[in-house]
Amino acid sequence: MTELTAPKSSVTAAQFADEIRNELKYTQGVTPEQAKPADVYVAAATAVRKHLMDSWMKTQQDMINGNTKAVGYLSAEFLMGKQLRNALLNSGLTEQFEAAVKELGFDPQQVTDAEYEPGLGNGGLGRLAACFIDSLASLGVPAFGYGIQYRYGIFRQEFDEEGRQIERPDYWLTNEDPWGHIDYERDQRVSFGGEVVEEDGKRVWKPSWSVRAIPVDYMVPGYESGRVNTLRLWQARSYDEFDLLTFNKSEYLDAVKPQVKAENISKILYPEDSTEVGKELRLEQQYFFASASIHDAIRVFYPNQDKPDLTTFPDKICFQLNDTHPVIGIPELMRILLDEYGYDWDTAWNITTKTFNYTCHTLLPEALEVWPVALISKLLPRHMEIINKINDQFMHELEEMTDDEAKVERMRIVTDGDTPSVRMAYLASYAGEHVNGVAELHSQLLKDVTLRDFSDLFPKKFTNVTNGVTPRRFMKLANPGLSDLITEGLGTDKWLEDLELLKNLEPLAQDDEFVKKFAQVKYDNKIKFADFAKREYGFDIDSSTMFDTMIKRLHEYKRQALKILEVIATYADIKSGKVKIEDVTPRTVIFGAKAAPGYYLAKMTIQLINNVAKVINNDPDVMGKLKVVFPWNYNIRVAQYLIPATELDEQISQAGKEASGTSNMKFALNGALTVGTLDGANVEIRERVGADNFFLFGMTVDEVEKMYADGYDPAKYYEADPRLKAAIDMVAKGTFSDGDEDTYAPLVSDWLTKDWFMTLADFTAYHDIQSEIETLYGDQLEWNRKAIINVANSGYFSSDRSIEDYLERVWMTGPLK
Ligand code: T68
Repeated sequence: MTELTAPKSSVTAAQFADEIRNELKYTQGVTPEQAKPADVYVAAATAVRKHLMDSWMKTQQDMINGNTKAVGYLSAEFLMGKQLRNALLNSGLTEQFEAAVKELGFDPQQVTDAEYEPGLGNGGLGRLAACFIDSLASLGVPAFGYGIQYRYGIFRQEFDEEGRQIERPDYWLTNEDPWGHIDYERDQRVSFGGEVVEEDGKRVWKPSWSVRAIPVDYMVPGYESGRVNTLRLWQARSYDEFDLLTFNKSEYLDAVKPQVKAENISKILYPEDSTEVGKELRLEQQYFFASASIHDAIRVFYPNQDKPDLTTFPDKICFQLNDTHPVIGIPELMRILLDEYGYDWDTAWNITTKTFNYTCHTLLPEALEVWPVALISKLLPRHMEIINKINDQFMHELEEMTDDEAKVERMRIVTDGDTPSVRMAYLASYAGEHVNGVAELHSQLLKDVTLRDFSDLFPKKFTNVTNGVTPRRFMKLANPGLSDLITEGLGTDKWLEDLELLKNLEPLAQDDEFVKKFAQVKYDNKIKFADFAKREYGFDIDSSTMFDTMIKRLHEYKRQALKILEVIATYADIKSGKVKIEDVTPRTVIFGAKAAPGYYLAKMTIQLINNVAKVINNDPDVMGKLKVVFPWNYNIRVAQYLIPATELDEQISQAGKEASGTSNMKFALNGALTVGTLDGANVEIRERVGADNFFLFGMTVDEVEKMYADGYDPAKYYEADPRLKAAIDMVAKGTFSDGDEDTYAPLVSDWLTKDWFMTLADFTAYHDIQSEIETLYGDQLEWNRKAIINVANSGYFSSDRSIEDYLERVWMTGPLK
């Protein structure tokens, strides 16, 4: 086995150009003259992959032979973003690539643009998984990411003439995927259905159908670590290609039915929908990847062993459950140990409870997964027996621990009632060795509210690991201008591996020359985004206006409505002359958001934003002062342009609802100032950057709770604030619907009678803080000083730090020796 690849590759540009030519010829069968940018992209990707191959193989060998416990990150979503630039960076080939591609007569930008972004995630949770596997590899920790290779990722969003969201299928595999390596020899059988029978005093599962899980391996190169880990995504295939007997009777559709049923399992990513309950296919997906991954780990760590000693399993690997989606893995490992390897219950339980840890990513009770017993029994009858036994054991333990019968009843994993169900978060909290939330406030609320009974009885299980983001993608790749300036300011580029070094930038916030350079970088990024928005969307954006951005899934709790109501109120102020046009700080308000396809009010909010944009952007009275743009199909690529260009970041969720947020971290690291509530990781960002450098507004968690308890009446706030009233009235009276009063009636009625997330109650405070923001923005030197202070104090929010916290508090392992 060769040595690990040197971080800075010694390959020259000319050599790399030859490698690309070779791939064009021997992989694609085209000459450089015939090649299109997409061919060059595939050739370059294939060449980079070969550069990583030795390190990848060595990392796998060291993992199997070594004695460092590995991490299996089980996640239904990995939102990776484009791979080529990242792979080039981490293999030290960026410069060679640029030069080689030019030598071949191509534009590097066109070549990298040819890569189609895989959208195998919904939002924060999936992107976090991608940042974490980047950091695991960069820290040299042996790890697998385990998930599903969906054929269709998150839908492609379009807007129709009326501004409504249209969902289009995202068939990301239409073109070649040079990164995924299909490994047919390492497949796994995953079975479903059937019944459990008694044989020789043992419970034996006789499933009625099976699918073939085929791994597709993606390399995960670490930055400057020489390590390359694996992201293993499972593809579902049928064992029976098709039923020839049926086919001969020319019943074609029937003949391919089993194949369709099997392949459906990895067909499509579920668009997150907190209101929607259990779907059979979703449980099939969850079991499919959990089962295949656990079997795979046994195969990897006990190669060619018929009777492995699985009591050592927890020393080989621990599994992190990324939310409840893979929690069915817990009864699956129990089943494997009991039924496939013949361990007794206590031994199996002992192994299982040392293997799993659980991360919760929500505070919304409706987002905690619950599966009907009837469904699990139908799909996974043996697992249901095991879950029942776990529940019985748990109830007995609880009765020993407490006399509080109501509490014991509350904690049931399997509920009774009309629709007996399994609470996956409770199963994970009982069987998992550790349970964590994703920001300090969130972890505290899990202990105090959501999982309070569990934390009372098992306080040691609970811990916090605040989220983080990878500085490689979200600073170095997305913001080369700022990265160079930081390197210049610090005199080293080591900050990309040790982000706390950013702290040393703080004195430079007082150096006017540095501040001006920083302002220039921001301005250049604004122009870059404006060019991109023109090219891709046809928007005309004035780069001298303030870029005010809100990017995240469209959800009521995140309160895009608060932002758009403030925009409308400002518009009304200008129209009525209440505010003089020359006093308005020119702004471009930028939204990026997808709504779950079945989420009615969220989709209506998208429609409203689009139509507010239409009216305002075409009104000569506000021209040049206020503009709203909503680039459709927000994704990682758009984020990489937009975040570096943003000056004001909106993190305005109702306190106590956003578990953490991660774009808030990306923005602070890229020199935006945040306007935000005391929610999620905002709290920690503000603590670090300082209260003077963060625009805080709105109710606290306690105030929100008190208001719920006292009875909340949104209409009171509507009556009390004339600006708010004017804004809502405009929506109600059809200003943004060609005079039609029905279009937004459901939204208006919700605001005035329900407003569960208290948008109206926080409106006045939100407006007041906007005035402060404008005053500061008027003093560009001061604004940019504060932005630099944000960058300097956000090093803590590196996902490297998050992973170090997991290693210490949850996984109890470290880098490969
Ligand atoms: C997010 N959750 C949190 N869920 O909302 C965010 N849900 O505060 C946090 O920063 C982030 O997780 C990382 O911890 C999600 O993104 C989902 O995407 C999701 C998907 C399917 C089902 C439920």
